[in-house]
Amino acid sequence: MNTTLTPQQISSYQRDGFVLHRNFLSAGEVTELKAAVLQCVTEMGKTRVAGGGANLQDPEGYYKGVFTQRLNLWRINPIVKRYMLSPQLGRMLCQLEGVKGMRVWHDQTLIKEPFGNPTAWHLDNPYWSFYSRHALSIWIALEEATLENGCMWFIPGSHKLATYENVGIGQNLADLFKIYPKMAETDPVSGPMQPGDCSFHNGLCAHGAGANMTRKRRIAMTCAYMPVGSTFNGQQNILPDAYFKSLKPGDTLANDDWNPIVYAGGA
Ligand SMILES: O=C(O)CCC(=O)C(=O)O
Ligand SMILES: [Fe+2]
Repeated sequence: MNTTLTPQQISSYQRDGFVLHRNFLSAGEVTELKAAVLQCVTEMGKTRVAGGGANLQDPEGYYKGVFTQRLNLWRINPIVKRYMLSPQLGRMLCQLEGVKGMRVWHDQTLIKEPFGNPTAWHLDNPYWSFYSRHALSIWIALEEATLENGCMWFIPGSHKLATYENVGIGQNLADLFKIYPKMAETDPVSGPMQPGDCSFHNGLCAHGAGANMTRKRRIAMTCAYMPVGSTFNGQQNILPDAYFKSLKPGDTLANDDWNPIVYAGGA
């Protein structure tokens, strides 16, 4: 794992709300992580959240065609866990966000199948059970991600315009801009990647992906992280039922089993 960020990467992340990081994983690491991810997908069958999370059902219709989505693979696979909960990765997250510590929120593999639908413009953080301007995700390409097969796109600076209002990922690519018209005034930037490249995006940065016009799967592994000290906002998201019921808004989310600390050594 190449876990060294340049000062330029950190400053462009803070300005734009996203940054690309080439060759994060070596070819051997991509092979290892991809095999582990695909093994989890097979093992999980129709279960969407591994390891005891909320019992979410696979969607029907349009969203089913956006991707095959399986969450919290780290809970059932030691290889996925080693990568996604790596302290060296955790340190990069803290450097990017300028915070002291990060917990894992949830990982997810997002496989845009051949001829898969586009991923509409959206924000991530409004879905989660805490609100923070310093939450972020890593998106790792395990296969090439191209303009043809649905690579990621980002709107620079949109994280500074966003609130926690959730628009939801629907069928209309542009619904987000009904709530945030100013975001549509900036040119989006695409993020084509080779296997092993990754991007980081802030939980309030507008992003999406095009359709997969090819016959090959676009396979990505992603993970979202929550700053240490974040508090419950009342939404269940993927929290297990019993844990969700035990929480009241304002409680600190500090369950070391469900949201372990990835790094706590400071930025
Ligand atoms: O992979 C995609 O198409 C969307 C990814 C995404 O929304 C995310 O990682 O937050
Ligand atoms: Fe997203």
